[in-house]
Amino acid sequence: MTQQVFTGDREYFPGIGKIPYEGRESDNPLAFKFYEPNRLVGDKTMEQHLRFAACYWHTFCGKGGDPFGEDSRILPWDEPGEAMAAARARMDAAFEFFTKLGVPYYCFHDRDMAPEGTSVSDSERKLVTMVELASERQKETGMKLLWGTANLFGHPRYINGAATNPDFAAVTHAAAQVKAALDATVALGGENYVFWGGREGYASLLNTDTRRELDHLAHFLELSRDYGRSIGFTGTYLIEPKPMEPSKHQYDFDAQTVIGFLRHYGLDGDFKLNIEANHATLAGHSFSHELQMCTDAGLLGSIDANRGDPQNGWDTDQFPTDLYDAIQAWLVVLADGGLSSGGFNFDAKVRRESVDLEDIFLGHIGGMDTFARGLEVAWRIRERSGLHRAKQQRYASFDTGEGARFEQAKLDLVALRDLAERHGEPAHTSGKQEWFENLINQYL
Ligand code: XLS
Ligand code: NI
Ligand code: NI
Repeated sequence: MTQQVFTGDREYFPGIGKIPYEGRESDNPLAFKFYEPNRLVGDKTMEQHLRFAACYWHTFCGKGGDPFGEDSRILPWDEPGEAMAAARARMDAAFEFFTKLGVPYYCFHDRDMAPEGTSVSDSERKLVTMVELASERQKETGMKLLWGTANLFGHPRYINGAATNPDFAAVTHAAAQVKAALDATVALGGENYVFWGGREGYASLLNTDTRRELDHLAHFLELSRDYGRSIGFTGTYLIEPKPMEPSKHQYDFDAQTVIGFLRHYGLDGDFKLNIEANHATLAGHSFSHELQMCTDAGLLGSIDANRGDPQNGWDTDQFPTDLYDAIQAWLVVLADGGLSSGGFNFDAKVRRESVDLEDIFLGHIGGMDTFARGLEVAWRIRERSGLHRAKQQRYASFDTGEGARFEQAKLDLVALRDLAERHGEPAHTSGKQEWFENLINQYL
């Protein structure tokens, strides 16, 4: 008996069934080589560790256009005609894809799911209609919502920002959108709600009052949090840092900037961070650095899994295939006890040149295999290698004696000075970076 894998009237990916796990010896490009949902890694299955999500925007709305060229991909669910009919077709295609791929979660922006209306209330109605359909589809397929968000960057009313717009009228529209997107997220049982501030930044300091804009942003987030809680949202609010693009300078530049902002405005009890790999590299950091800054602060929420291109200075949003990067990310996440209510969302798109519909399956399969394999390798490194102990050993001088008293804040600067004189020059100790790096390769 074949499993029913689409819920609408039409099958959008004929010839592609449920993606099976076939192991690394398989030559079938439409099969997982490493992601085996029920395989135990430690005390949890791969599915429970990874909590994969597919995104609505790149995969079902993106058609391969770039600033120099027209759309390159024909999406069979994107037939010309009435916008709500197109939205329904897109949703059918999306749920067929999610089910065939076997991801348990998805993520969406309000405008991915339903078109903008002619007024605030018309936009709200359209979104509610689509959310009702999504809710049915979730019941039929078992799909769950990892997070919802509002697109506060696409419409021209946000050219000068959304919550940080110098015009109060634009701020009220941003609020209307966030309110409706929170309603939608709650109706769909979303586990998180994301704020990505694409236009929350500036192009020129000469015309910008940054202090006022930051105060407005914090207040906007407070109001959004309070509204969400008032309608029963118990999940986590997430801020997604990105240094630039589309703004020249974005306020949520990187993890440490956002952590400082959340603490300054007292928002760190409700908000955590959604770390995107390509945004990390745009900020001049590594993916694992950004994750580490979050876990140090106890504020890692979720992950947008993708990668950039070292030769391109923008958000290319490619599917992640770099195993070394995935292992290092997992080492940080596992040390933090795993992702609790977060997941790995593929905020990634196939290339403009990848015009076959099956390419979107191939991209996701590759990304899922990369993080599944990364998980297994990182788990082995933690269980069997001396990495953790060797790292701790570098700090052994703080474990006992005067070093421990320093950590307990029992020594003043003069006492430190006297110890320096008594001890003489510190030993010349190797950082052993090569040893650490070789160890990762050994467990690959
Ligand atoms: C854009 C961001 C965006 C967020 C959701 O660069 O990654 O897609 O994830 O608004
Ligand atoms: Ni991005
Ligand atoms: Ni993202």
